[in-house]
Amino acid sequence: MPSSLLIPNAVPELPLIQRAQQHAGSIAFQTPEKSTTYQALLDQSAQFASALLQGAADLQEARVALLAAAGPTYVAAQWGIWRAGAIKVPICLTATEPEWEYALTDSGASVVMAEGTSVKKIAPLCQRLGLRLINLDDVRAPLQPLPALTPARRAMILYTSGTTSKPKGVVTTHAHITAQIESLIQAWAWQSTDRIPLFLPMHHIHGIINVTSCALWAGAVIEPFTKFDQPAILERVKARAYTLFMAVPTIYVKLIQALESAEPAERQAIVAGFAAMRLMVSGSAALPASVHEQWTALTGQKLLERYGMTEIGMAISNPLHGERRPGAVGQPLPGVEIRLKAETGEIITAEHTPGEIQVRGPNVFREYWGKPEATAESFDQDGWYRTGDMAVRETGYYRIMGRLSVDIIKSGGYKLSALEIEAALLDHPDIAECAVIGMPDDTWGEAVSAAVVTRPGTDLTLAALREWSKTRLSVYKVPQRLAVVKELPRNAMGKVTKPAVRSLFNS
Ligand code: MCA
Ligand code: AMP
Repeated sequence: MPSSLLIPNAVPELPLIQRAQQHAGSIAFQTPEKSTTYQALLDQSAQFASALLQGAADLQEARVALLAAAGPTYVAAQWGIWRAGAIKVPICLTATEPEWEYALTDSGASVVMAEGTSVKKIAPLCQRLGLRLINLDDVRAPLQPLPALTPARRAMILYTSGTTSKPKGVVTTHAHITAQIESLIQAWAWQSTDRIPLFLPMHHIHGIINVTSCALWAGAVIEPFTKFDQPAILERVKARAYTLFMAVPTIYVKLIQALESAEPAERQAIVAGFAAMRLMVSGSAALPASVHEQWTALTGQKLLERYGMTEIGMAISNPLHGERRPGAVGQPLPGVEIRLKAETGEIITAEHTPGEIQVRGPNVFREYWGKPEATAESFDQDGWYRTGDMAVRETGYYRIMGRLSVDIIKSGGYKLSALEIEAALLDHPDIAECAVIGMPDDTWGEAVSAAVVTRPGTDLTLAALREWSKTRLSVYKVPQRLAVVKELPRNAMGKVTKPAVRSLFNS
């Protein structure tokens, strides 16, 4: 008898759980080694929820950090955290210990759930901070009744880098998550017959909502990979395993390189696999029109580009049916309101006039965790969220023009804070001053580039700086370019002029 039948849950379940119950007998995850049904996920999530509750009635929004790779255990843990009434705080598998410590202490997490080799890696930190550590590979708890939850309950805190030196925790409720999922299910017509590979990190919306949660809402099948394992994924593409594919622009650049260097027969087989898919999506960073066009020329597929953000989920998308315009992100998604606001405060109605994108709707987050002032500052009047991204509207389609802040960098789809990287680099014994910017890069979109003034008698190289930085920063934040200079360009007030820093890398 499935364990979930032992303790009938009298209370109404969360929408995602109800959806999973409707698909109980279907396969949710498929790997070469095993298939996992929706029922198995539900059973395991009830186990995890019971292990978290330890006899308590409701965890009342306690924060539970999750450190696991994409796959069934991750999802069962996510659902278990939610079914116990707690808030899930996914943390990056490859982050450094100081970064983990920041997320755990800022969110006030009391429990960490980890799997595989991550258990050993995070155990000393949990011990130092006095946190309970649950090994997801070894959970046996007597099943117990689960709490009744309303959609207004906080569900998730996602750490996002921005215009402050430390990341902020973006809080969403179950209602926000449901709205984000339902909008995409409708716009991209997710179906139970869909099959999608999952190779994106599981501490960001792209992997958590767009791929995993939408697929599981629809009753589709997910094939998980612990990272972007290009050869393994291309084997499955060749086998025509997928109907859907979602990735960041850097991945499409890498796939174009792979296709161009493949033997003709191999290339033909891979191209046939891509051409057979019903939809391929790009997002998280600007997709250059040239990459869009190259992809169509190679595979016949027209990529659907969409625009989103941790604070709002997805907001603007090219259409499933209709023109997918290279260089544009499309039109507002179902349920999402968009407006452009000029610096003068005027709401822009004319086309071809740039303004800041502002977003309103049931998808928009609730608050930055523990930061009421930052939350208030990020909203305009009447609940409009200020994205800090500039756009224009051209014959009904939005086109992103850039960002208001020079301190935000997008590398391979990850949003990074120049200020956070500068603060870390200033701890380097050879560095006296530094300025970090994003330089345009064909593969990464932007490459983290550090201009530094070194201390006398030192001889800093990029290789040495990268090695040192990797002990303090996640690898995607580590500078890819270095310019050692005598002084940094500054304005009359003594402030570094970031646009002028660019020229230090152009020569
Ligand atoms: C890996 N490296 C990077 C990055 N990723 N360096 C800079 N920026 C990066 N993003 C480093 C590696 O550590 C390695 O360093 C070297 O580059 C080559 O690694 P490689 O194996 O080729 O890279 P990879 O492991 O294939 O990773 C590339 C990737 C990955 C698959 C594009 O960066 C990725 O998964 N990006 C997606 C991030 C994402 O999901 N963002 C969504 C957040 P070394 O040689 O020194 O060891 S945004 C979001 O959720 C919003 C809502 C939205 O709109 O979607
Ligand atoms: P994150 O906070 O990591 O979710 O990153 C959100 C940011 O990614 C947005 O504010 C945009 O600057 C950028 N972004 C996402 N999708 C696109 C896109 N299709 N084109 C350009 N920028 C994008």
